[in-house]
Amino acid sequence: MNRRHFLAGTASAAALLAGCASSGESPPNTDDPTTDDPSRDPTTEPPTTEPPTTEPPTTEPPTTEPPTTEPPSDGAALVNGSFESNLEGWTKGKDLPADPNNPDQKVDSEIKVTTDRASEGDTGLFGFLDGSADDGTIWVQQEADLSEVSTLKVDGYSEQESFNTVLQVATYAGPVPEDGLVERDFDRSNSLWDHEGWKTYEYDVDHDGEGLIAVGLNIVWETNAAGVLDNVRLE
Ligand SMILES: [Ca+2]
Repeated sequence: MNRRHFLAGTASAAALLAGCASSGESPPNTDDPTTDDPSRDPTTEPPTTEPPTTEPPTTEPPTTEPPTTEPPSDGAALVNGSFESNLEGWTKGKDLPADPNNPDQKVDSEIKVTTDRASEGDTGLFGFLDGSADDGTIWVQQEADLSEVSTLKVDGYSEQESFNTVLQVATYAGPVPEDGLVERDFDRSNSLWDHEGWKTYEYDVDHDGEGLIAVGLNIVWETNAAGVLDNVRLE
């Protein structure tokens, strides 16, 4: 009885020893594959360092926006050229003859803004002249930089078209006269009554640098006459 138990005991012990031995043999076979990978990785990494160098160019586009602020510098900007702010920026002027019926006085005239008519906005420049002496000029003027200016434009309104030259558009664009403007300084080549309604008159501007702009009316007929001007601009 005692010997069987011993053999049984040694058999089970041998089985345990055999189990331990078999489980300890397998680990060495898994080491080989892992040693190949480390040698491949270093050669494949360099290409990944190039992409970052292409990012900086994306910061340049914003520098193309400033040029949009340059257009306003073209030509000279007249102050209140459309008379929407009363006569702000303008100074009244007149060169009138003596009134034949009252030699001690000049002929009657008036120049002011009006909301009765306008070619642009709500307000225009109204002018009235008593033509008793067949003569007389009234205007508004303002100084402006004419360096980049080649054209003076002004809109004129006439109630009727007439073959007779009664009222003329009077304009000036040139150097600032030391003694101020007089009738003969003005371009009076256009009759305001050469049409009915609104019309744009254009004049060449040859002067460069600081100068004077003036627009108004000149009467050459023995009658009373009125007209409206608006939207004076320099181009
Ligand atoms: Ca106007």
